[in-house]
Amino acid sequence: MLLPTSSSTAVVVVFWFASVLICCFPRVLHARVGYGYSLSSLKELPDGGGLLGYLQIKTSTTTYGSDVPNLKLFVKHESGDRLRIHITDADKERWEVPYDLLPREKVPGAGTGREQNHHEYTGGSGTRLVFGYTNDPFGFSVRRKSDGEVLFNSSSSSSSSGDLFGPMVFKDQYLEISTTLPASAALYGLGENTQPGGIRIRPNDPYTLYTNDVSAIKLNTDLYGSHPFYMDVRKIGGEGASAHGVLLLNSNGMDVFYRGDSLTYKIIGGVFDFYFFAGTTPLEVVDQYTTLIGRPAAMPYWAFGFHQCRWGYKNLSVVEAVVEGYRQAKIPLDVIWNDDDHMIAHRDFTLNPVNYPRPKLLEFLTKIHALGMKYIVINDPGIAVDPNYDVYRRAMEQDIFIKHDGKPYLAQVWPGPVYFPDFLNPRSASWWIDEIERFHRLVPIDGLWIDMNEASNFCTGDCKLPTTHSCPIPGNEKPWICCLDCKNITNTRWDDPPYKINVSGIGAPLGYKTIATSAEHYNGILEYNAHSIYGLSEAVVTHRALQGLKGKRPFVLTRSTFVGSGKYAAHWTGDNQGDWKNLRYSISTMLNYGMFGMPMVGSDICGFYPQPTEELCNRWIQLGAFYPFSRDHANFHSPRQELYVWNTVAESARNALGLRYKLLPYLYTLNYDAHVSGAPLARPVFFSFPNFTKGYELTTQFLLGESIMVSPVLKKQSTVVKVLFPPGSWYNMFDMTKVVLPKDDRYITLDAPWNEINVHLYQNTIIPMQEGGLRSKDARKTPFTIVVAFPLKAETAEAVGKVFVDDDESTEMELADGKSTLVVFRASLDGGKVRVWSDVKMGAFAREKGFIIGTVRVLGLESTGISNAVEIKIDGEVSKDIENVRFVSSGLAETTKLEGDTKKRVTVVDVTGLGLPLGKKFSMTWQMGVQ
Ligand code: MIG
Repeated sequence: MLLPTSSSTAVVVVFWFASVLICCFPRVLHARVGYGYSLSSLKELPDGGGLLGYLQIKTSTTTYGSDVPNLKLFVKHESGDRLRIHITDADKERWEVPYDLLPREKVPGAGTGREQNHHEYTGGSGTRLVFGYTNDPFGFSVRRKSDGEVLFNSSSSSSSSGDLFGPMVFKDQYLEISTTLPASAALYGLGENTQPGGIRIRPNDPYTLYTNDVSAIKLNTDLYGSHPFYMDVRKIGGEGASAHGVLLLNSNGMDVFYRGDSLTYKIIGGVFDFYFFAGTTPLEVVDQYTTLIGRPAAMPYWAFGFHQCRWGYKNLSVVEAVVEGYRQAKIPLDVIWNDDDHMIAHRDFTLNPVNYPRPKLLEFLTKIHALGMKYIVINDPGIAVDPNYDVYRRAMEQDIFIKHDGKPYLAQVWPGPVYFPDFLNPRSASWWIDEIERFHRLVPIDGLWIDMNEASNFCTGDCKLPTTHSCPIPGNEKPWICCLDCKNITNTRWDDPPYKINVSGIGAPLGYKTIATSAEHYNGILEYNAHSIYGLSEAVVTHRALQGLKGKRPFVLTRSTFVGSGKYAAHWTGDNQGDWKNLRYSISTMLNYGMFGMPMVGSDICGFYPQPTEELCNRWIQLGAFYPFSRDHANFHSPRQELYVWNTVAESARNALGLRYKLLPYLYTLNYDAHVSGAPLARPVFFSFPNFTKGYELTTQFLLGESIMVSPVLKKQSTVVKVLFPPGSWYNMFDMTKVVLPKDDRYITLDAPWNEINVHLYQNTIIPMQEGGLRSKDARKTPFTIVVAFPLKAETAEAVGKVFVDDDESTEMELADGKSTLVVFRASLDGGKVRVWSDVKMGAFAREKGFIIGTVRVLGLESTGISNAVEIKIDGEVSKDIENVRFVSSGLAETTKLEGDTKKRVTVVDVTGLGLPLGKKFSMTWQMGVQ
């Protein structure tokens, strides 16, 4: 939300022009940054230890500094699916993402082995990727064994219009490497970035990766997080589509250029540490990726409830009124949040005794906790510089602040002058954990929201407390304007490196509104290198603190993220705007975060600022109800936008959140899947339908899990929505008698009345639902409905689905006897004979909890009648307890043309009045017939 002041705008505009010149004529300018390397030796280490080789510079240049003369190459199949290629200085240790922050295999220092000169290395029979290389100039390729597809090829390559790209370059502050790509490859990922063109990466869109407090409103700009990971989906020959993933694990700032036929990384430090993931389905890629970087954090059950937040809840009464407003409007609400309004003078870990008197706050929390509701507050990394502030004093005693010229680095954020804790310093961890514990004793919070951790600074450069005025300026209406005395720092190669990435989308200096890049962390680590891992390092420690605190599953929401952040925290997409475009953009960022291994994600519903219209907020809650992380949040400048403020919005909220709360067991099962396999909750359509190429760009709709399609209205004044459905039967989740049968890969126009969103369930799937409620805790206690979706009027069909249950918030989320239960549901249809059954793993937990299946609902059946009684077996024994079982069918057997020939009404068959224990195997059969 912070825009540059006018004087700095002039400076950045100049930078911007310069960077446009560099970025847009690469084919002319790239040519002689370097001349590449030649391979001087390559050995195969014993016992599958990989390859170790050495490279020598061919001819040096001085552009962007001198070349590193000798490089060390290490190649290893770390698993059958994963190939690592690591290239660094052979003579000197270089900065890499710390191994304790992101645990992974070490690179051997040296080694002896057999000479390798086959130009190909398979690493044995169990591997799926092949490393290939050329000696002079050195270049490498990665090929998938099964289909021979070359996934990456760094050898410089030419086309009629000149060189596609130059050879590999490795200087101290400039690394460059490229790959050729087939034009048909569909690329996804690289972030954090608001992509107006949707999820598929478009040729020539700029990608700069460097964490910044730049609002999500800004397009194609380096935003809060850095994720140098992409997924590549290709149709290979006449075969089906195959996906693979590429991570360049590097925390230094970089520009990435995708030109349709090639991709080039230009990085200002670190090493080349590539990981290739063989795929071949998109889900397998995310599985392989999160095996390396860490599985997404398990989220507590309540986190899937609805969240309400606002910057500007001035006092406790306002907060209480909000909770009451939701209750009266009968809109679900699980979590109420405070931004910094509860603090004293915006200081972390404080509680304002006037606006948030502690006894009253505790009373309020006792009340909402009893209902199962939760309370979360914000926390910023900047610690106010004031010897009378205990948090500051303890931090100074521990000496844990980031330093510049030997003194704590002075910055300014909301509290005024601040220092930033260095979360890479082990002493910081114990200090931070202790502060969180102290605060928790003051206010029993249920989670923490860590903001401003890019890190955001209102000032730039080397700053001092001013001598001529006080800072913060008392009563200042614009506390975000820098009030320190600052000088730009340009005299170090860290603050002013030879190659300039396009910082903040305006070619700003690296230290622009953040920590000066010549500042130092623990052990002399330069901010220049560690800048983009600040948010990750804070999330790790915050997660640990919350875990220790309550012995329960932590909930951390972080703004700044890096590779691996998903293991510790959820993410919201930052400051967005209450307009129709931002409603649309939220989908691509959400889907990208799923691929980044951080699937608990959502945008500020109704927009952070300025004011949304009622119509927009209405459509936004319809979409936002299906964000994995669903939270309404706004800036204090905006008028109030809680969901009960407008009647239409309230009605939409009851509808959409009503469905969400019925789907909580499904969402929670997806949470389990994410935690054990990385599978995103919200997924691009190509995840389930990789051969449906028309879906490759699709960003106006998305899937929840494998088979629920969410198709929001994203346009003003529209009561229809155009939806693209892969072939099959799609059942409307709000009225299951409605089905969509797409034809010919064409968009279908569906009605979307003001208070309705289109959500459809795909055939061949079974999903667990419960009865919903106003709080997840209550919804959790209701009977289950198992919904079986067969293809419409199929002769024979099968369907499958599952549910995972545990105690909703213990630290480990795992399948373990007595702690959790996994039930797989299956169904078959054959000549009118319907069979539905379950397989139960670790059933004891669900039995003890008393979870009950009350209804089995079957969609897609041809006739309405039943010719004989339903037979039910529990644990193999015929159940006699079926007096209450009713067989109800609704809808029409005859299909009715509603509009065109795509939407039909179908029979819904409910077997209801059941009392099946979820934790016991059941089977039920019946024969459909004419009534
Ligand atoms: O400089 O805490 O993105 O969600 O409300 C603004 C106040 C600081 C930025 C966050 C926003 C939050 C706001 N914060």
